[in-house]
Amino acid sequence: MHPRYFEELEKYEKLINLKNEKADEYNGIFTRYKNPVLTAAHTPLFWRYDLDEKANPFFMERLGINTVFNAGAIKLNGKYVLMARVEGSDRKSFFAVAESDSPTEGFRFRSHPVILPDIDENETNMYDMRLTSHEDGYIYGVFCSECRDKVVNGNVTATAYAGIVRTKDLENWERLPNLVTLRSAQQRNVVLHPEFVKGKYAFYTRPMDDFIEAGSGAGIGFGVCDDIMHPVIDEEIIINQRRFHTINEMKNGAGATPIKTDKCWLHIAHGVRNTAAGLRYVIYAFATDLNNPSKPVAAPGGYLIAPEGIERVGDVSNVVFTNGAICDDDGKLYIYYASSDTRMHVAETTVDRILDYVFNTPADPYRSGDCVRQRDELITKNLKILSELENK
Ligand code: M1P
Repeated sequence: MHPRYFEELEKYEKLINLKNEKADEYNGIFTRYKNPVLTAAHTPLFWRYDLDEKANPFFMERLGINTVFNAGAIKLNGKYVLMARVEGSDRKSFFAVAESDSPTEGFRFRSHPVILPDIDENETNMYDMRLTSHEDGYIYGVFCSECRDKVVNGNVTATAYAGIVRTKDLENWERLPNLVTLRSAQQRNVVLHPEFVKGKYAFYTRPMDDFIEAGSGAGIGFGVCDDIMHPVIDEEIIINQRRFHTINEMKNGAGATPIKTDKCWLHIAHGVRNTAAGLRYVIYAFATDLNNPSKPVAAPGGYLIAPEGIERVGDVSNVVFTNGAICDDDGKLYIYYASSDTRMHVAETTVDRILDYVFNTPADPYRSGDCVRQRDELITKNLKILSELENK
């Protein structure tokens, strides 16, 4: 074995075993952890280097990894499991399972990445899997299947579909046909609801006119299908609209698989706005009715998590994006999120706290004048409290 292997292995083990601690910040809603939970450097050396000294005398990376991000999440057999989007230096993404006994550190990839059944030779890229533990007994993975389309003016165009796989152990995968949405040309950020809705499989969708632009796609959609083996949605209703001059003016997409609480279905989604420096992605939350998950019941104004510090920088800067969260038995909630399409982080809160946030944070009044009045009311109320405190 090349001697450099052992040096690199030591660095790798040190990284995997690095203790994580809470960041020194406070907003009462959630706390970030300091270190990313997954990066390109967390991928095993034997995924990147050829360890055969004869074939690789300089101990070079033969198949580089660019980034590890946008992971689905699930707790399975006591382990915290992330289904990461791993992007090779060739720009192609694939999926890989990393797991840990701890929600915030120690994530180690399984020996092999996930190899899914191939159903379409035009499928060029796949990414952003949401894992749903469905009441039918399967774990479903819904992801973006990007297909090479046609050549228009010398450029190859792509179409985004929602690919569907299912498993019971995250090892053996059955591939189902892609989701068909009769009213929408393309789909990304599709999430399967964990329970049947009136006996049907229910999906959150994100209709788009073309590969990049949402176009007339008005936000987060909802639709049901009778048969998961032939998944067709005839009708999508928009349950959370994109809105002018908000955090989701440009795009609005589902994120983590919704979490069932005593009060509502909790959704942790992403919104996109445009800026002179490009698109800015933030994470936000809303709630829908327990008996009717397509009916919004609470929508706090503004974002929950926005890119901060190092999170702002990466392959696609100024992005935070989530497609996985784990609600633990003790009521803690771990939101796994990627920054700038480059690395994975975790933020911790509790279900009680996030429900308080979702139901008691004022909604966005949509106009500056109303927003400043909303803030002024808070200030007036607080100044009264502070003056009473002083006079005690
Ligand atoms: O680059 C930011 C994100 O862009 C896409 O998300 P959306 O369809 O909402 O624009 C996805 O490709 C996502 O993977 C990526 O993080």
